[in-house]
Amino acid sequence: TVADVGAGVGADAAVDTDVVVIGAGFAGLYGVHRFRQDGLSVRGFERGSGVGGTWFWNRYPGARCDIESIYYSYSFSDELQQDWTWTHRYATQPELLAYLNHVADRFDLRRSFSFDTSVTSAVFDDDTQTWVVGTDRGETVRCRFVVMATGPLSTPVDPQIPGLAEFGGQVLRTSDWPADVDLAGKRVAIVGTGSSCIQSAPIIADQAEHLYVVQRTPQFSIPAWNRAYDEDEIARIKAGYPRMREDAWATVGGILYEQPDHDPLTADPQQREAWLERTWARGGYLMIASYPNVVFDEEVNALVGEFVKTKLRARIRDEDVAGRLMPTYPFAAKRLCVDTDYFEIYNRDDVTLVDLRESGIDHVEAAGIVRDDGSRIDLDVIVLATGFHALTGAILAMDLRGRGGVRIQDKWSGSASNYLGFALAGFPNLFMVNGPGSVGVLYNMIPAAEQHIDFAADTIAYLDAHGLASVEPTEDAEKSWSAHVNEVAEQSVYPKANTWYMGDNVLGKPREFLAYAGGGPAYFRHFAQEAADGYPGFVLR
Ligand code: N01
Repeated sequence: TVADVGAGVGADAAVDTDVVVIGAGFAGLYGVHRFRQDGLSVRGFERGSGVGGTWFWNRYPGARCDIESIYYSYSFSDELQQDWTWTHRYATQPELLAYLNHVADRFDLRRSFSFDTSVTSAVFDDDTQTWVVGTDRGETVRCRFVVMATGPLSTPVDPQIPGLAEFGGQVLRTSDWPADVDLAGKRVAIVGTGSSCIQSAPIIADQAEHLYVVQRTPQFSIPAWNRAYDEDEIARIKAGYPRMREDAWATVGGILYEQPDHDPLTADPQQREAWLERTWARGGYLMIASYPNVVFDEEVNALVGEFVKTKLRARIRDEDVAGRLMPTYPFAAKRLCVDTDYFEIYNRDDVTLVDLRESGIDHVEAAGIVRDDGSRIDLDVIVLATGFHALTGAILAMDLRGRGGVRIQDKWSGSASNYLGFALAGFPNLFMVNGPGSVGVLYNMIPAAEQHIDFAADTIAYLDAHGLASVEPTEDAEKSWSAHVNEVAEQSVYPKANTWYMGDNVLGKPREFLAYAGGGPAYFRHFAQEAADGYPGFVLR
């Protein structure tokens, strides 16, 4: 099949399309748009039946983005950001999905995608220097470039609980929530206390007869203080978009925030307290940026962590329950959650905290959960909010083979080594968006995705302009990037908790930090340097 857009710059008669984009989430949609604009032919594949990626699948009650919508949105089109009006500070999943559908319509992106189609293989053909991409529908597409817009948190992990398959009631997953769920009158357990639980539990508690929250590790969570935008605010935001995007881009996390005017370790405690109160009142994920070195200085981390714990305790009436809900690892070492009325659910008679540190789950049987101490919890529904095979899961799920038939599963058996979280030595012309070792999951994912797509498109244009066929990082660049990612992580609190950041939640996954903790500006400088110096970290041929 030849793609429907022009022959494309540098298109070769031997390929079906210039670029294959895998995934129709934020990254893949922009990818198709940008590559088409550059005159390249593009085929997109998406396993869902529509666009949206994360926001297509994660439809659990209460799902919303915990990064403010005015930041968590595309910047590539000023017309788009002027026309689209966000209703709330934090958009709900339906609003985000509507936005992505609007983008797909506006830029006519759907025609480039095959939906309900998973890419199962991508094999580099050394003879022709092209990729052969295979799908679960039996289609084979030959292309020059492959873009993995497959999402860092798109492969759910089911817990290894003996007997789960024997459960007589319904098993639901937050990551694949059916449309017609009625929890009224039901006894429901939710397993896992990450963001997906923390957002859904307050709503499930309202619907169910009784909710059991099954907690293995307590979580830090900051109130969202969500609210509707008013007209004046929207007008101000729209008028200020271009400048705001530029300023946000240059921050460590890709979001604008107020900086403290004092050093937390030498400041007067009252000054510090007032500042933390102010940050708390603003709410949300930015508590991590209350001081610039929160994740790097253990003393600062402890100060902020204690402040937050005091706030959390005050939300829970029963002191014993409050104690069990308090985290026991450094602040933000696990990805911070942002909630609306989460801790308050423990003040209800129809919500019970099940603390697995006291007694674990021995097994599940038809009637419900049986704990190690022999106690039983009878249930109608078990909700799995147990997380994702983060950053590498979607890529490892494919039969991906580079030069000489090297399998990604072998390349990554000890470490997810790559260059800039973006490209892989031995896998020419393949680009990852927000891959392992990128800043993505510690930054604002949308501008991070735009940057990766733009860099990929610019690199393709460079190859074509210079009559070159392929680009891949050098082994050296890859090694030094992986070492740098680890070195920065080692200076932080991140390795001090068991998390998906560290690969801890997947059996047999190597333990290593899977993101770049050095911040956006430092990260993006590496790309700028590569482009300015003629790609010294890459081999072009
Ligand atoms: O998954 P998680 P998530 N028995 O990995 C527990 C993004 N996100 O879907 O901590 C019992 O955070 C596990 O326990 P532990 C965001 O980046 C964003 O909630 O490993 N429990 C943990 O409590 C987020 O970080 C948004 O000890 C088991 C939970 O399951 C990421 O996605 C919303 C278990 C998994 O938590 C993932 O969040 C939602 C077992 N066998 C998600 N196995 C928004 O912005 C696992 N757990 C909206």
